[in-house]
Amino acid sequence: MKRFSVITAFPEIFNGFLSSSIIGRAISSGLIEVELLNLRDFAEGKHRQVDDYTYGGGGMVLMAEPLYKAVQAACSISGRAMVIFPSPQGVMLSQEVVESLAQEDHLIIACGHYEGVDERFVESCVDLELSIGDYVLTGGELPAMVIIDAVSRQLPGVVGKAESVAEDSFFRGFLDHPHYTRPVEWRGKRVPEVLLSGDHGAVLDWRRRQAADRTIVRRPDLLSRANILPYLSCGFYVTLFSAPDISLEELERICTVSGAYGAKKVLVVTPLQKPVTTDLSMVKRFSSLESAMSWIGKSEKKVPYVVGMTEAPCGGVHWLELKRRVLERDLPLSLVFCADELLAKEASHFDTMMCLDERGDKIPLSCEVSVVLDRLFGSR
Ligand code: 4FV
Repeated sequence: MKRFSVITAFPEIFNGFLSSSIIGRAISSGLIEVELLNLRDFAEGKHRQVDDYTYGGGGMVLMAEPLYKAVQAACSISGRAMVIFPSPQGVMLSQEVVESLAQEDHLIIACGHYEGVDERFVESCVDLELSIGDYVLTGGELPAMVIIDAVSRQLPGVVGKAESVAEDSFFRGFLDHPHYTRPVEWRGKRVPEVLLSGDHGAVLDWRRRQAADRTIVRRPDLLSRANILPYLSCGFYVTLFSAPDISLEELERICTVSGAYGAKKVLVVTPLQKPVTTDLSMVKRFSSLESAMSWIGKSEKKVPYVVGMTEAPCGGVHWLELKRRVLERDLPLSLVFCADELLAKEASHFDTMMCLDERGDKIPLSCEVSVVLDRLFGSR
């Protein structure tokens, strides 16, 4: 059971939130517990003062002592807990941060109000200052609700099957696809026919394409965290172009990592000093780059998007831009690894080049391949 302790001078703000919908149900079923500590209960004097004018001139800020005492009281229940302070000066809340907070048994959220709080409270008691966005709110109460909501949804049983949203795709670097419900026609606007077709495969493809298109246009920055492979309707291929000195062990490593990330094949364009003798089922050999690319075209029934990997300074696009282009084109992808001088000679065969960090020959080709595949197809 997850416990949240919220310290606030305005506990009444939480009433509706804690008694409705998913959070209300999670509390009533005992999956989470939310305790409200009224800051005024920890204030001194007749007027139970919790705020005062800020030194140096300006508005009102919450005093340190009542906040400190409230944190001590919250900790007394379950021992040391993680203290969060919502503020625009904090670390930006993201799905990754939410997932890390979901590991904590007890979260104490201290809500600022007005201009904020005495910095000495933050220094003494706060483990994590968190921002929910670059704008200024009246108090930390709304951020507290955002944090409770997002963290609670990570807990088993809180979000039932019916309410579940397309988490993985969104959290892992993609925006969600559009949703529709009855009626089929609403004010002259029809539901997309594919969603009425009953063809689950077509629906899945449509949704992925919609999510990809939206993300490319509205939030290409999210793509750095995305595994784009599920959003491509074709396969990808690792192509080793003229790697004469590659050892069999190295080739096996490349096949292993390529297969692990979902490559369909490793295409080896000769010359290879040592012909590939053992059965590397991932490997297909070709005598030229053209024949390798035309094989992909025939297998996928679409002309491949051919990307050369180069270490030449400013020789190519940033991997994030490549990710966006690959997603946008949605073509079979051939990632071609070869020496830079060969790239220049065969430049006409490449649709684009991707910049590799300059490492010289310091790292084996299999590591180079792993880095590129993880940037495109690893999810984080
Ligand atoms: C905020 C935010 C935020 C600033 C002064 C409350 C207010 C007052 N918190 N993300 N944006 N807080 O605006 O988390 O203390």
